[in-house]
Parts: sequence; C-alpha cells; structure tokens
Amino acid sequence: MPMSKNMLDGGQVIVDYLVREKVPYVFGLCGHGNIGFLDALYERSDDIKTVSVHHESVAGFMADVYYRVGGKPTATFTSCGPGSANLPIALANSYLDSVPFLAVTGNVPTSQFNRGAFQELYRHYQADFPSTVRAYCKRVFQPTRGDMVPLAIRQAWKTMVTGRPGPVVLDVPFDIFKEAAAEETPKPEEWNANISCRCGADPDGVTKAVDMLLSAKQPVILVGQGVKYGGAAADLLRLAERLRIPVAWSASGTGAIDSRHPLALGLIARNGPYQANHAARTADVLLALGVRFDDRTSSSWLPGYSFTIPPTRLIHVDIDPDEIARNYPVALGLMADVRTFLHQVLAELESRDGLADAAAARAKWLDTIDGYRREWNAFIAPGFVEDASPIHPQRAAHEIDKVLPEDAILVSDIGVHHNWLIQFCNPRRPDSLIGSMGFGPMGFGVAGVLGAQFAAPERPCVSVCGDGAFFMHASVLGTAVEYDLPVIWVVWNNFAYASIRGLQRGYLGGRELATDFRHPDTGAPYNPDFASMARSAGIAGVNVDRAADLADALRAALASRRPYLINANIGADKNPGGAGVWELPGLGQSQPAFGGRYQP
Ligand SMILES: Cc1ncc(C[n+]2csc(CCOP(=O)(O)OP(=O)(O)O)c2C)c(N)n1
Ligand SMILES: [Mg+2]
Repeated sequence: MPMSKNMLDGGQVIVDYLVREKVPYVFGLCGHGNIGFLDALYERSDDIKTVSVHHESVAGFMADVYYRVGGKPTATFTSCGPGSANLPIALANSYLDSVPFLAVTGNVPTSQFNRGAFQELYRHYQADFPSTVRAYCKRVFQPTRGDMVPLAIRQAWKTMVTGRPGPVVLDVPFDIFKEAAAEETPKPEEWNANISCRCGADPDGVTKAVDMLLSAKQPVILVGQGVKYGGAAADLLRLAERLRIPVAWSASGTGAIDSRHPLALGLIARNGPYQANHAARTADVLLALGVRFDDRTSSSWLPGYSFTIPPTRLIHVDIDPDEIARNYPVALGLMADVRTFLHQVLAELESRDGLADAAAARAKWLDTIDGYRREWNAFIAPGFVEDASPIHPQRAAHEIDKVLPEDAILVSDIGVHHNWLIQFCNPRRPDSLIGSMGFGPMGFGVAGVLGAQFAAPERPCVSVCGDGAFFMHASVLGTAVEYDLPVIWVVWNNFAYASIRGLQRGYLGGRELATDFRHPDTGAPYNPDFASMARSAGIAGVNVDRAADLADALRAALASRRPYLINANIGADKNPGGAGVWELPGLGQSQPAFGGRYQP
C-alpha cells in the first residue's frame, strides 16, 4: 500500500488506537526492533506517556498492577529477540491472574524472515516469538503487512478485555511499524467500547441458588478476585448483610470485603485462620464467587482442611466455565459475571418471603464461628507482642498493617513474607493488598508497586518484598527516581530464599542447599547493604532491626512523600501456620498449626 498524504503507518495506527482507548501510559524498554514504535509514540507524547524501565519484566509487572489499581489496561513495548524474551514472566503472571495488558513486541523485518537475521528465532518457524509465548498469554497477533495492523489492533484489544480478561501480544515485525497501514484507525466505539460481557446466570439457576442459600443452616460465601476485578464488592456486601452469611476469601479475593466487617471470616488457605477454614469445611452450602480453588486455597484439595466437598454443597459461579468443576464437584455451577449474578440474586430475594427469618436463624452459626475466632485469636496473640531482633515476622506484618493508612496500597512480592502478610494484614479495600497467586513470579511486587503509583499518584504505595526478589530487580530504584515516584520498599530481609529453605527444613530433613546467602569468609548471613544501595540511587534508605523501629521508619517514609527503602532484618525461623495444610506430592504434607482434620 503506497504511503499517501493521509496515510498512517503501522506504528501510528497502534498508538492512535491506544490513545482512542484512553491508555495513559506505555511501559517498556527500547531495542532496534521497536524504534519505529517509539517514533510513533514520540509524535503523540502529549496524548500518551512513555515510561522507560531497566528490565522488560518490570514493564510487564507495572502494567499488571496498574490495571489492578486503576482498572484500565495499559500497554508495554519491548524489542525483538531478547528484549521481548524478558517479558513472558510478566505475561504469564497476568495471564494466570486474569489481568489484561497489551504487549507490543517488536520482531525482525518481514523481508528477513527465515534468513536468520540478528535476533530472529528462525529454526522451527520464521520470526517465531508467537510460539515462545503461546502458553503465556491469551492470544498472539502478528500482522505481516501494514494494512493488517488495523484489524490486528482492534481484535487484540477485544480479545484482551472480553470474557475472562488476560494479556494479549501484538507482535510487529520491524518494517510494519513504518509501513503504510490505513488512513483511519479503527474506532473503539464501533468495535470494542460497546461490548458487554456482564452475562447473567441461567434464571432457573438463580432460583435454585437462592433456594439453597435460604434453606442452608451453615452457609459460607467464598470470594476470589473475580469479585474484586469484576467490581462486585458492593453487591457482595449487600447479599452478605441481607442474609447474614459470613464471607471468606481466597488470597486473591483479599479485600473484596472490609476485613473488619463483622461478617468477614478471613482467609481460606493452608495458612488460613481457624475460623475461616473450619467454617468453610463444616459449611452445608458454599457459594464460591470468581474463585478457582487452587492448591494453596484448598489445602492441596485434601478433604477436611479447607473444604469438605461433598458433603458441603458447592455453588460455583464464574465467568469462565473452565474453572467450574475443575477441582470440586458442584451442586450448582453457573457461568456468569459475578456482579450480574449478585444483582440477579438480590432481585430474586425481593420476591421471597421469610428473609428476616433466614437472617435471624443465622445467629447460632455466627455465634459458633465467633467461638472459633476467639480460640484462634488466643492462639496467635503472643506473636503480636514479640519484641525480638531479628523482628518476629508476625509482628512485622502487624506493624506494617497498623501503620499503613486506609487508602494505602500494599503490593506484596512472592515468598514467605507474602504468606505472613495475607494472614496478618487487615485490608479495608479491594486494592489494599495486592499479590500474585497464579504464576507467582519473584519481582511482581518489587516492580508492580511502580505501576500502582502511576495508577494512584496520591495514595501511599508500598511494596513488601523479599531480599531475594529485591536484589533480582534492584533496577527499580532508578525508575522511581527518574519518574519521581514516592514508592516505599520494605525489604523483608531474612538473608535467604526463605520460603524455599523452609521447605527443605520441613520436608527434607533440613538438607539445605542453595537457599541462603552467606559470606564466604565468615559463613555469616550476607546480603548487599540495600539501604546504601538505595542511597547510591538517590533514594532514602534505612536499616531497622526492631519492630518499633520498623513502624517508625514506615511512618517517616510515608511522611516524606519521596521514594524510600526500609531494609528490615526479619527472622526466618518461623513459618505462618494456619488451620490448613499443603502437600508436596511425594514428600508428604504439612500439619495444621491449629486444630485437626474435620471428618464429617
Ligand atoms: C522468578 C522466580 N524464581 C524463583 C521462584 C521460586 N521461589 C519462590 S519464593 C522464592 C524465595 C524468594 O526469596 P525472597 O525474595 O527472599 O523471599 P522470602 O521467601 O525469603 O520472603 C523462590 C526462589 C519464583 N517464584 N520466581
Ligand atoms: Mg528472603
């Protein structure tokens, strides 16, 4: 197609489409493969901001957490070959946690396909980045002529945001960014903006679900992130209060209900509190909303720890029928958008009698649960006042939770610190505590907090991350400075890949190898001095060894409104126990820290 006066090239069409979709930021890293795209971004720099980072996975994690906080998909840009090969970890993370972002990846020129040009993956198939990420994203589009770009960009966007959302790759050969594409960009309002996937459940199924809930003696609602990202938190609260049903959450559902609400039951997990696991495993009806029952939620599916299904009768509602009956048999499985389903249930309840009776009948069940809660609270009480150095991890989580204001966003990384946080933080809002539960890549929180701060410039954004993950992604320090992002890193420094060392201790008789960091001369625990590393980047950095100092340091960091790093010396000898268990097949299973297995 000739390049006429009004003609846009491929890069311009992509950027124009992103602007039309009101994408505020693109996050990424340059390479020869994407300079054509950068050139199109350059022209539109008043309309869309380009953020340059120091590792491609950081860009992906930023786009991911931007969505989790801001509710809007953004885009990334990476070069051909190695530049884009640094991205799949972030793609997979978003894919498994159903978070959309558009990855614009560069590739070699179409004229060089199959010639083994610099950075071409050519030995199985030409320009074969799509094969690399096939398992890591929802779909790959690869336009190989300029005039294929308009179709590819609008379809890529639609695939990303409809149904169960997820990241999509738009893989663009070098020449296509600069090749004539179209005189006009597709309009979101014609192709994507007016599509709704808020599908309701089968009406008979809604009636049946309401019948089951009204006749239940010991019901529990279990929520996952479908409730959070589906915008269903307000309706969840309405239903729970209307029928007085206690609400438990998976780690990904944390914050869907204010954890201080009287009906908030807590986390169901291998390390979930007794009242949550015990109520769920003794429930007669379990209403599961937007949750996928993974092994960590379900105590590795061993009956009697997190759930006992059957005899518990499961109502499982999800936008993706693939997740229904994946792991547990269902008394009722309903494919639906969770918010629409809740509207349907609330409307159906309007036409029912005896609601007050159903709610009042719940008193006994809620009292029983309160008894469990008291037992659990007595069990965990000592950890809150431990004043050891290194800091007791429960105390550390508690101090962080106490100091953070209600509007703070805490982005956790992956590791033992995450297990402590999900157990001992009390989030008030759906985005108060963000974590990765599907792919679990180290670096998610270290880098994701930057995306959170872009999405919520006025809110305190804090990453609690392991020393292992921080060192792996320390380039974020520079990005915080370059973009003036007042993020706070609390490095949970236990001088080890402690979660993995804990497994060697728990399951392999303490045969520790390759899981801690030691100085070769002394054998003493070793790490770089993260606080001075931060200072060398121009960021405030402090060390703390005691719990009270951790709280003070966090207060000072919050007050500074500048990027800040707190290197906290935290004990690694304890793991957060709960009422559930985790099995490593072939090696055995952990024992619950409290209570035992429930046998109906
Ligand atoms: C990129 C990546 N590599 C390896 C792992 C496996 N892994 C899970 S947790 C963990 C240890 C993390 O250590 P650290 O960041 O210090 O956190 P801690 O468990 O000590 O809190 C490792 C290696 C992973 N999840 N992601
Ligand atoms: Mg560690």
